[in-house]
Amino acid sequence: MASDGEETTIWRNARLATLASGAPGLGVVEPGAVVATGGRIVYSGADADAPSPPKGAQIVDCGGRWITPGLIDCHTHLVYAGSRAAEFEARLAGASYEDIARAGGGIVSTVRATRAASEDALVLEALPRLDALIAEGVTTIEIKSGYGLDLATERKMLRAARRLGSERPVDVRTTFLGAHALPPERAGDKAGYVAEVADAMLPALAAEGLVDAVDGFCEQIAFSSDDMRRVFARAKHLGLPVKLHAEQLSNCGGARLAAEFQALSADHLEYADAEDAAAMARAGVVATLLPGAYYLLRETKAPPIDLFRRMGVPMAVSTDCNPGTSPMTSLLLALNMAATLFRLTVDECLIGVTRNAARALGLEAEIGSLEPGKRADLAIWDIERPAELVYRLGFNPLHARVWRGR
Ligand code: DI6
Ligand code: FE
Repeated sequence: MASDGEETTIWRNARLATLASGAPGLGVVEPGAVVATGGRIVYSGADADAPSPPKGAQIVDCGGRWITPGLIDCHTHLVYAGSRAAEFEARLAGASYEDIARAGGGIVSTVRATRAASEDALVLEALPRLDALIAEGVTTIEIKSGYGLDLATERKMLRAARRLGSERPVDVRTTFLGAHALPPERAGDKAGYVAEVADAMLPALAAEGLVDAVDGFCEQIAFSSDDMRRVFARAKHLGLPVKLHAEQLSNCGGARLAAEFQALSADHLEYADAEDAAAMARAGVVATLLPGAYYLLRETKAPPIDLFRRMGVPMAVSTDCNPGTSPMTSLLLALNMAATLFRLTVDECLIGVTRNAARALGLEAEIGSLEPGKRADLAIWDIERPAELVYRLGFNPLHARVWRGR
């Protein structure tokens, strides 16, 4: 089975949640085994039917523990400098978002700190956040730019994100979010800034190989769907997939724009309606749910989960880790919030951080399930049933994590 120089490992005596797309529910197999050679899964199924391991293969007895695919955090703003704890405190004391923005706080304060930080400093500040996610079994993470809002700083953020992937055993996907906010020096010139994002920043960063996908903040307080159309048209021209922060605070036509451009995902979606859900279903756009931001902003309008279910829109769940609206570095906590606040089922939660999160990154052929041919990214859990991953708050039952077979 193994060719020369390719390590084989077999994990046996396990309970598998394979998350295979054809299987019902979580695709449970017990007792199950997973065999990996050269970092790829070559067998996943009943323990009794596992191929006999080649000489020298490593055999791991899982003692009846559960194995899921490595978790995927498909929407984060992990790289940034500074802290917004004082802003949080001011909001608790009654300050509004507008008060804070007028006092030079909000996104702009993170932009200021990020511009002032070196690439090394950005890496160092992001590492503890990344380590917290890795400790919970995350094996792939998406990281956005968007706190630079000028070419040099957006580049620095994306380079820092790429470097995180060489500092730690984790796959990093980078997303260019130049259309996150209007930089202060461009006040009154939104059209000019959008043109710069689409015609200068995006092509330059793409040419440097720093962009895996293109995102924007489509919102009344940020960019319109027409602004985003301009950016998406350039992304399409460059052959890059798109995704969008859509209908988080109001309905602005973002989900429909995402569908029109066959986006990988539309994210947040609290204010999405039936027409949006139908368009997303037709175009195969994943709905990425971000309960951390909903929670921190004390929103009361939840995304239309029933519509997504009924129309067959695939749902993903992510931390949205960012300093302003979701300072969260626990994907397991995001699962509990998705269940408690949005009423997702346990199966929907777990599909949302594996198979559907892979799809939200365009990586469904590579990761997100325990199936032959996929990367051997596994999370091994000390739990009695998968619901424990969703049920508990602030507890991490990860026993071991395997990234690319190791
Ligand atoms: N959606 C959000 O909630 C934030 N960005 C976004 O696109 C806020 C980011 C911040 O306040 O730093
Ligand atoms: Fe976000």
